[in-house]
Amino acid sequence: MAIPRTCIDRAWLRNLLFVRLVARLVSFPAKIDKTMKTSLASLQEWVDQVASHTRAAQVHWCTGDDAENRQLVAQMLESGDLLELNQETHPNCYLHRSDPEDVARVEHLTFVCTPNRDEAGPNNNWMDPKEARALMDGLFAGCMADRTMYVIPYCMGPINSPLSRLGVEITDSPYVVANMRLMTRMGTPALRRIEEEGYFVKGLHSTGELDPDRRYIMHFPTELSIMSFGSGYGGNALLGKKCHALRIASYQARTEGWLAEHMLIVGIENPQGETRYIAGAFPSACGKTNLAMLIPPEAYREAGWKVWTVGDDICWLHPGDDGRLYAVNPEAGFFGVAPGTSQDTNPNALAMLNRDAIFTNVAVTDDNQPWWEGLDDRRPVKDWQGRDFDPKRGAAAHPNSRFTVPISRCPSFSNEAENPKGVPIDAIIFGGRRASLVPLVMEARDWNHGVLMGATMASETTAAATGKVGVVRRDPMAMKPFCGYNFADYWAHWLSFGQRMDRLPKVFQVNWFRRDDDGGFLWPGFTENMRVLEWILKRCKGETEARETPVGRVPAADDINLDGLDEVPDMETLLAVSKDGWTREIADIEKYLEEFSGRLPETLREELEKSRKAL
Ligand code: OXD
Ligand code: MN
Repeated sequence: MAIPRTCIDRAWLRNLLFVRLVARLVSFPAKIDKTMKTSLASLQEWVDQVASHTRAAQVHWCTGDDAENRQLVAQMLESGDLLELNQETHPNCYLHRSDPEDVARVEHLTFVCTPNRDEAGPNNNWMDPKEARALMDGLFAGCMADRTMYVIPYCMGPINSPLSRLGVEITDSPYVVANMRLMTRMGTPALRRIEEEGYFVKGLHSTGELDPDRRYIMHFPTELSIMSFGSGYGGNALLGKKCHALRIASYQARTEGWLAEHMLIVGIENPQGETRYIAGAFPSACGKTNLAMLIPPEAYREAGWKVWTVGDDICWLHPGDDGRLYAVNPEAGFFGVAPGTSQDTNPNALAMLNRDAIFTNVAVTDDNQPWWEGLDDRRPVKDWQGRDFDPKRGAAAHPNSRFTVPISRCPSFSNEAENPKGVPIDAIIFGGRRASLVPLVMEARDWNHGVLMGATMASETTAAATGKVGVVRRDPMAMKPFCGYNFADYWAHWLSFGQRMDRLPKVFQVNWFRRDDDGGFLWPGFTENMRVLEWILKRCKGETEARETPVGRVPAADDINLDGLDEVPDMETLLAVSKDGWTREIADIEKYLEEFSGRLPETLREELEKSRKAL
């Protein structure tokens, strides 16, 4: 009789735990290399203390150079952490198959541990910092007894930019090291800057036993520190990304007077050669990567329009002396969702995925090339778990399967991504997945109304986090899973820019996902979104009119350029603002905002009241 897989897994896990327990009991404290690896005493002390607590078998300080990466890859190929993909079609590309229970962010196990609960707000899971530390210290005790501990110094943002921030991640996962190398400016240059500044975010990570019952992602914003245990998945384990660049950075940004946002940054160059920049917040897996590297429709390309990619996921917005907001992408790579990426939807992404990429949980074809649903009509032979592909078991690639690749590999990469000053932002767009109600595009009355638009946006959930997919939830500024403090204080911080700055971006809400009665999408999306971006930029330059509605300004149906579209979309429906629908929405928003009563900025209430009255 076949032994059920779960039994094998459990027996295997028990054996593993037993071996680790014995290893812990018999192992001596780590042979700590007493040579100083850094001139920064506080960093050296922290590393020594972690090595001793985790009983790391050895400690490796990452330099980030090619030789180190080659050696790590060789080691992971031997251990099975990485599998080689077809090196003729995909040189230097590898596949990682994660534990099937460890494939997405775990929001219910993610905590913000501020000194008091109100500071974290109803938008976060909270734990008392002392309790959280004790819990995590228990989990980390001896957890690296049979492992190498890697020390990864990294810089979020251009290495020479005053807007960048530094961090050090300690991890026992070579997969994390290889991904951090693609996602951040990692290694010796970052260490040198950390030593000069003496100030950095401390991130401690271990995959533990990958046991979902012993998995926590803890943030201590007041101490600029992160502890993550029990997961190897990107958003839980690559601590520079969501943990540092959003949760900790959003907290840091409030005290320092800037914004850390879940936004793409894109440059649009018009036929006259003038480039303007847009930052866009969309919830996870709602097309930020596609929009960030959009190729304009043929008629636009022929006229001379170009799109430049600065970032696809995170944007740090700093006030400039000229009253404008300047954006930097703190990341150096993409950790993009693979399914749905194709020659039609995102040719730039495909072009950059044929070398130097790590794929996680995709399927493979018979000639060992990476494959995912939506890529093309080849049939994969192995699914994401390495089993013979059987469509009865579901998709071949996991719906949240990913690629990691350096941003510089993107054909539309903008050199401005390396500009230490950042790029000036003309428009901010907030977008969600809404089957009904929200028009294709709508402009806020002013900054305060724009903050309300962002604060009350909602979207259907996706596979990027564990939990039910397709449920509409409020996801303010697409930061629901990522804001490191109370949303009410965060909105107040957003509003404060209105008082401090006189050339703020215009704010818009977009919805590419509105459906007709048969469930089909009303708007073609992808490359055609350029048409909406053009209208947005025209509004920024005062070159076109908009129709006032109670909830924002919308274009007239013929203000969006539809030239060259095969099928003319139903613009009346796409731009409709339903009185009944919005009355219900505002009632729902009021209920949602009640969660924050006591701390909710009065301005938001007033803005909502203006819309309600106008309806
Ligand atoms: C991501 C996410 O990985 O938002 O970017 O989940
Ligand atoms: Mn994201």
